[in-house]
Amino acid sequence: MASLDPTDFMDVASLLDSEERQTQRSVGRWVDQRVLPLIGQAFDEHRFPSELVPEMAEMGLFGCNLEGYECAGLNNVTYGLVCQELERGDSGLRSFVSVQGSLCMWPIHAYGSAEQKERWLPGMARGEIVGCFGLTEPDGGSDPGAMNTRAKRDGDDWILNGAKMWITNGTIADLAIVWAESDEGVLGFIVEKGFQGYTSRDIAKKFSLRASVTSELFLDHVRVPEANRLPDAQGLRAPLSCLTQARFGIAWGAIGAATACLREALEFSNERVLFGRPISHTQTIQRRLADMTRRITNAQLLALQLGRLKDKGQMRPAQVSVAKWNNVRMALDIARDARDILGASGISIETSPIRHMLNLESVITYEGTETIHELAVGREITGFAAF
Ligand code: TGC
Ligand code: FAD
Repeated sequence: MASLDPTDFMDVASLLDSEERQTQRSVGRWVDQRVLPLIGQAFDEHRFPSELVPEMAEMGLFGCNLEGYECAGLNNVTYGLVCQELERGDSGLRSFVSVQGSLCMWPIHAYGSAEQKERWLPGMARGEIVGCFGLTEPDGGSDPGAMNTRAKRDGDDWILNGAKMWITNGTIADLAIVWAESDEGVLGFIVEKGFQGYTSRDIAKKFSLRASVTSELFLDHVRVPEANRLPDAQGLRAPLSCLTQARFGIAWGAIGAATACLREALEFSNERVLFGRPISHTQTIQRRLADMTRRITNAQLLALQLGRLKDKGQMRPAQVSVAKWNNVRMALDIARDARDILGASGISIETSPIRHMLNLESVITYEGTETIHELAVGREITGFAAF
């Protein structure tokens, strides 16, 4: 009997329907053929591989779990599997898809006017229009309710002032979904590239997510027409609901990074002969590889149940918090351990665990730090907010 696949130990694939499996396979093949050969160098060059954007659009990956407006209308489990395959390549690619689909297309779809949806969504699905999401500010991202960016009515327009920090895709985006405090509470705006007073600048040197663009946004008396305000977005609930969508994808994506690390550690330890035997024949290496398998299996089952709940319309934000917290922590621990198993080779650009490890240091921070998710779960089970 063939050995069990360490990256699908409990045959989770058998719990997927044929469309889910087929999409995972085709995105996975694309990652093998198009992403893996170039991503190490792109990371080294601190370059987002924008040449892949039209190919991802062609596969229908942008906003793939949205209905209409040239979106693929796939279920949420399939969206999760797409994120998993992309992040097996690199967190930067999954980030691009998360921001485009969950943080920009989703709020336009959920909170936008009919005109806004027609104007923006098809072009975004085709990858011709790139979005970014501006919530975090320089004075602290965990508490967005304390944001300083202000929107003030001026006749039929709004005047926006403020700054946003750590914004994925900021300088390459054609539009920014900007969240601002106003006399009417928190409101969301579609700020277009070229609006006077709106500028962006790259955060040029990072140790993490080097194959992704991260930027600052500046809003200096930017005049935004009422037609660019998301009419149905009222209060902090609106941006937080976007985060729920993106965190869902991250909970799946992290599994991809972890499986890439396990595979590489397993291959290396089968080949590396020390003290007269492959290191995979030693007890401590086997225990570590077995532990990676156990943790990945748990994460897969958690993500799948989360996806099934989301597809039934029953997923709760605190459940997303458990999954994002658990799965990113799992992936980061596995990436660090795999890096160590590779010995000195593990610090080379030729190997992936160190790249995944460095990326996951961002992933564990963005979309709610680990602490924020622990406290979100704590609030759910005690009824008291300890933030
Ligand atoms: P709180 O009183 O809890 O909530 C205000 C209102 O929002 C509702 N709500 C949610 N709705 C949907 N999804 C969620 N996850 C929600 N969390 C809360 C809540 O019911 C309430 O509604 P209503 O109608 O009663 O007003 O607000 P709070 O100020 O106490 O904050 C709670 C806390 C700390 C959990 C929240 O501020 C938080 O999540 N902080 C972390 C911020 C964060 O994650 N930022 C991410 C920025 S975007 C990003 O990182 C993109 S990286 C993307 C990439 O490159 O992949
Ligand atoms: P802070 O909020 O200042 O937190 C600092 C520390 O305090 C953390 O360890 C935190 O866990 C801890 N802490 C916070 N509150 C408490 C508490 N109550 N009790 C105990 N400890 C606490 N944001 C966007 O809006 N859009 C984007 O596209 C985007 N992309 C990003 C891309 C990258 C590569 C990175 C790194 C970040 C990105 N972010 C983005 C920002 C991200 O969401 C924030 O970094 C994150 O929310 C944390 O905010 P902060 O960095 O200001 O840390």
